[in-house]
Amino acid sequence: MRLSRSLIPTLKENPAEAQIASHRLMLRAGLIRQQAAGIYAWLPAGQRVLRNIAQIVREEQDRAGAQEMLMPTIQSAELWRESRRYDAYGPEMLRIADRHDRELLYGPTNEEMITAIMRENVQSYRDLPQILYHIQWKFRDEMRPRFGVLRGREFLMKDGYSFDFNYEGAVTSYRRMMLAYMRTFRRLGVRAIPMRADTGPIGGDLSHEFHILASTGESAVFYDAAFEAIDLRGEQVSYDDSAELDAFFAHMTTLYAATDEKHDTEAWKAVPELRRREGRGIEVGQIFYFGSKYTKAMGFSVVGPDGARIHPEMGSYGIGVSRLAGAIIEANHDSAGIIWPAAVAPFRVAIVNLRQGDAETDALCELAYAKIGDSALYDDRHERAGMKFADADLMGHPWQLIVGPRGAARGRLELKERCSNERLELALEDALTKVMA
Ligand code: 5CA
Repeated sequence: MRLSRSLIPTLKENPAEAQIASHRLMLRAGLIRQQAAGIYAWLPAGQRVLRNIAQIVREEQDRAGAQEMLMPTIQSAELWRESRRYDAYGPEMLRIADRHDRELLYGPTNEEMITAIMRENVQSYRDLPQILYHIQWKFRDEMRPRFGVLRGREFLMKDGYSFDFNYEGAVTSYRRMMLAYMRTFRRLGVRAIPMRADTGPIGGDLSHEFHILASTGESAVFYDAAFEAIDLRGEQVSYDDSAELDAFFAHMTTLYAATDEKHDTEAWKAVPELRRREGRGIEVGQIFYFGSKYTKAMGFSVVGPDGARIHPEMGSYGIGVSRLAGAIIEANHDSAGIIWPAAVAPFRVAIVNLRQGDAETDALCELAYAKIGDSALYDDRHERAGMKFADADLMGHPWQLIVGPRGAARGRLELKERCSNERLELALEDALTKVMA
């Protein structure tokens, strides 16, 4: 993209309404603009981040055997009366009436809808297990939307749902999703710890929240320091080997880690004092096992192996895709701006032209831009070098290719790595090899 022709409106000043770093930086780097309380437009660079996050989430879900689908944002109130959650959900639910006065709502989650779809289309235990997911906008009329996309009212979520015909199967689905989540967060460049958690309005009796540690997090968390050292990610574990999966799950859940709602002061005393850590976390995902809560309430049963009907066992699995954009920045920034992990960066590299209009400088920049293509943001504005440097740091591209007249005359440029601040003078070909590695 050529910056001179892009809608990437960077801001020099800190916006007054933003209280925390990620909100400030998302506004200043031109990623988002607020349209109403807790409702944001994602500008072109922001949309690239969201798309990159969603794509990693999608690849890891697919790899775990989950099937992608797409359910609507608007749901009927009738569906939610079946599970008795229509009244129970309270003022967080955005209720809408259509022109015929039919009651609709903007979906805050999709347990009811997916259960109704399965009820109409699955009759036998032989059709199970299945895990289905979609990546879709949700609406929750939060009392206090704040911190930008971290607590919005409209937000993008990956929500998945598993259906098994017995308890053992449901537990395996839950463990598979935990593994998929650890792999997803690792690829996104963040460390997330699974914590025992309350189930809230989703219900059920087993749940884990995944937290990124950050001092600005909304939840108080208690965890064993061993989590900071061990390899959480299970790269070697196979989804189809139940012994490996069980060992992975045991590894993830024997060390103490809990949010304040589930904090257990006895169990906490059993953790050696030097390893007790209290901090704050940003919840980027949550998984639930709730058995036949919805399948019973909504009358979904299948014919079991012995001919008797059984209510399938369910779990649900959420990842806050739009929240992750903010959470990743919370965990990766400095005083100059964002430091994007390469996998989610809107652009892999900025090409910084220090003397727009100088023939040799322009030519070298154009050549670099042609070679890198869409993953480069070419700063071809007629602006001072100081401003271009500041904007590149603010936007947080992993690499900057800095091209000025003196170097260009010798076919050389400077390559700067954002995270280490390391600079090297190189020929274009060598710089490209490093950037593309
Ligand atoms: N149905 C289940 C799982 S599919 C569910 O809705 N779970 S949840 O309520 O825990 O939401 C899943 C994830 O969405 C959360 O972990 C969080 O990362 C994200 N999320 C929830 N509320 C918001 C919000 N107001 N703004 C941004 N992200 C949110």
